[in-house]
Amino acid sequence: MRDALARLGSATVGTPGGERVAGSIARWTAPLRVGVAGRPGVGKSAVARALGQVSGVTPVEVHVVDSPDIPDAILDADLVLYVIVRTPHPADLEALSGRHATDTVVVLAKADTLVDRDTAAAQAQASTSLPVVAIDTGDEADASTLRAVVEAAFEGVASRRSRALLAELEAAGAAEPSVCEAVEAFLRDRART
Ligand SMILES: Nc1nc2c(ncn2[C@@H]2O[C@H](COP(=O)(O)OP(=O)(O)OP(=O)(O)O)[C@@H](O)[C@H]2O)c(=O)[nH]1
Ligand SMILES: [Mg+2]
Repeated sequence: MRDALARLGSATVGTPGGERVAGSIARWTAPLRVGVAGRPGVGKSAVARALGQVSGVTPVEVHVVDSPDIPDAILDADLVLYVIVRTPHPADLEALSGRHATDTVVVLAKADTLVDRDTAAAQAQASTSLPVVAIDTGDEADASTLRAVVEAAFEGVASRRSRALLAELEAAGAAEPSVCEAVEAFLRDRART
């Protein structure tokens, strides 16, 4: 897809619809962003460290929610890992309301301090309606489970990005005669590879 997109970019550059096509390509090409968010002291930095480097992702961003000193961050990363401890706090439920499983995973941190991590995870899942993964950041097996969850979530994010790109290019091709032919060639190219 990358090569076909590069050909589309060169074929349309400088034409009236070229900038629109270039914008769509840039959005598809931009590295995925992962954000770790949560209330002060819940273990965000430890979770980010346990996650380590995720391939194809810009460095993990850390955002504080519900801090008396800092305005709440806008959680606009492609994937948000929202860290809680024990049970979701009202501020967590507020931050999570309206979020979807497609771009949000709740991380139940400090799992080593919970008497029954499975029950706590199930309760957090029920109250947030989001997927929950429990983690003790000092435990390598937990860290690797978290990485697997993040990788699976990224596959979903990447495929939604690709669908958005195709829809944008189809719309650009339909609206802009100057790029129509190149977009059609790209869509044919892509179907073949
Ligand atoms: N028992 C236990 N403690 C943890 C775990 N993860 C983090 N902690 C401890 O919790 C405290 C806060 O962890 P941080 O990662 O600094 O939390 P944070 O959310 O980044 O904190 P702020 O940046 O101050 O908002 C530290 O003392 C950590 O050592 C865990 O899995 N288990
Ligand atoms: Mg921190």
